[in-house]
Amino acid sequence: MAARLTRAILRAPGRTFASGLTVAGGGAPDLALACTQHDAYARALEACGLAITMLPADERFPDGTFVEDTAVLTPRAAIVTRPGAPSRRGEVDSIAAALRMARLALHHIQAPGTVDGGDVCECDGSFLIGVSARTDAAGAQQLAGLLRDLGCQAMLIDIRESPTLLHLKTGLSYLGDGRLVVSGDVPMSACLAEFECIAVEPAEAYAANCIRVNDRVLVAAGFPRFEERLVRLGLDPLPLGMSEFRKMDGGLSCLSLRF
Ligand code: CIR
Repeated sequence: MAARLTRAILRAPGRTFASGLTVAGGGAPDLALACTQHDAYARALEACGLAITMLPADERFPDGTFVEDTAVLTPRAAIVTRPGAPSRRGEVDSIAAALRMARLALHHIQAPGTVDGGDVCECDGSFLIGVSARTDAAGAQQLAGLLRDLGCQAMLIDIRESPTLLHLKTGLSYLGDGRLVVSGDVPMSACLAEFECIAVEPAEAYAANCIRVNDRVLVAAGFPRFEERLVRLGLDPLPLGMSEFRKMDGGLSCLSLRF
């Protein structure tokens, strides 16, 4: 049984948001709508019982609103990452300061390894780590070692042959109770065998990035079949507009660090 989440760190999108990295090809995001969607996301986390720390936008880092990529949290400590995209490396400094303020013990991924938090899926104290274009093998091994030292299990999944997945969690999420949501883009891996895998159909693949937050599951709006599936599983989906973050290759999990 997972401990209840009580806090989240977010960062508002800045004026330079549209200059961030993207391959989605969905066109330029509308900053005003992105801010409205971000605000609704923060309110949804509050409705789930979380206290929000909202960091100010930092115009030097267009992708800085995707805070998930900058740290991996365990019940005992936080591991500050070294993001794979050079343009994102400086994002970690203010996140480390916020995590320190939250009194979490900090560890750091050391160069030359790289890790993006989007490649790391926590499943009740065990961690699945994607080796991707952003998280290299050295970074993944380093992270796995740090997690094992902290008493957690860690398993690696190579997604480098899955070009539609920016990160592991682009196509995979943990719902609790031994259940994973998995899109067809995630390669079959022995470490998924111990989970009940809930398949997301190809037309709704974006919905595979969802987040269980205490009694609710935050889901991207516009994927009715996936929402129905969650309801049939006895879960309580909370749909949120994500159109502007999707244009920048982001999903629901990317927008917060939850602990
Ligand atoms: C990037 O390419 O780094 C950002 N535009 C999107 C990051 C999304 N983060 C995530 O999935 N964890």
